[in-house]
Amino acid sequence: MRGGTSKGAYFLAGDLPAEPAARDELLLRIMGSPDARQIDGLGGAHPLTSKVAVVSPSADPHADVDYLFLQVAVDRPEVSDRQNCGNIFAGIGPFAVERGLVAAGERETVVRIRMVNSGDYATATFPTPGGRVDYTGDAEISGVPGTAAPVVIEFPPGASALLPTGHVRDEIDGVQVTCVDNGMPTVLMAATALKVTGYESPEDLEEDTELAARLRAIRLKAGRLMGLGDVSETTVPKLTLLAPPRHGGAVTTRTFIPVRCHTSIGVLGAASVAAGLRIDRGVGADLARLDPGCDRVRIEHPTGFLDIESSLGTDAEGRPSARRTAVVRTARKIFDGTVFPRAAAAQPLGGPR
Ligand code: NQM
Repeated sequence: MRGGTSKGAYFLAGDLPAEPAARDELLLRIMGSPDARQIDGLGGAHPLTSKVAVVSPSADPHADVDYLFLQVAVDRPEVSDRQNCGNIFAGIGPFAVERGLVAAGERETVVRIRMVNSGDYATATFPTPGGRVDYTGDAEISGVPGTAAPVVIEFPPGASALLPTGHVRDEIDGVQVTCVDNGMPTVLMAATALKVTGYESPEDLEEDTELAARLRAIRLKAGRLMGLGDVSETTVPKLTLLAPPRHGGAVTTRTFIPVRCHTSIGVLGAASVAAGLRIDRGVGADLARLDPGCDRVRIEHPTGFLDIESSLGTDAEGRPSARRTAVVRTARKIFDGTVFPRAAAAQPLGGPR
């Protein structure tokens, strides 16, 4: 399914091995990893198209289904459950109806989803005229050609601290950063602090080896400050370079996930950016143009913009905390069938070939 601006393989948990190592080994074979082209599997040779959702009925009284997100690395034999994915989330409700995990409403269906990676909850509302998922509609998702039916996603405040380092700003390698987690641990920085404008194309930014080295060093230190430990092998935190908006939005972004530069922006990544912009004295506060009376934040990215509703409050200790986050995405069923995984390797993956 396409979920927002990403694409992934959606599975019923019962169709995969329950044991994580066996499941991950199978998923590598299904997606065609490790291989930069993923030529022998379903993966699309980019982190945004090498994603997996595992869905099951939920035993949690607050949820209808459980959604486990797995990032399958493209050119390394790795599957990670360390991050969540709001784009792939957009397909979970429709998938749950298609697979009979949730009964469809006559006009629309609301599915309560527990995000297993974080333990947080969210709801997805989408049209089901006559009790069937209708993927057609007029919602646009910039970064994807055409239009589709809206999937309205509401994220109540999650369990993690909005400012995981405990500070509004930290300085890492001489660069002012604001580390924020409103669903996706993200390090915000002014693009100019890294000697780029923030308006470059993802390709140009990816070719800048000096920038890559600085970002890697900052990310490793930020990971420790954010309580994530050694993040050298994980996909979080993400890094977002900020610049003033150019197209009437609140801010321009270039997001590293964490090595490749996102062609747009992740949903939870955008939720973290939007919340970060509202934090007084944060690195985004000087750059962003926010409408103080309005929850909607338009985040510009390399292929358009993402509108997200975000409001903050304060917690019992007076620290900023997320109050509400909502976004409209779309999803589409592309293919439904049986996948034939590559045969298991005689040698362990990553070993001599
Ligand atoms: O932040 C890419 C994507 C994502 C994540 C990434 C996402 C999110 O666009 O919620 O959707 O940051 O790895 O699929």
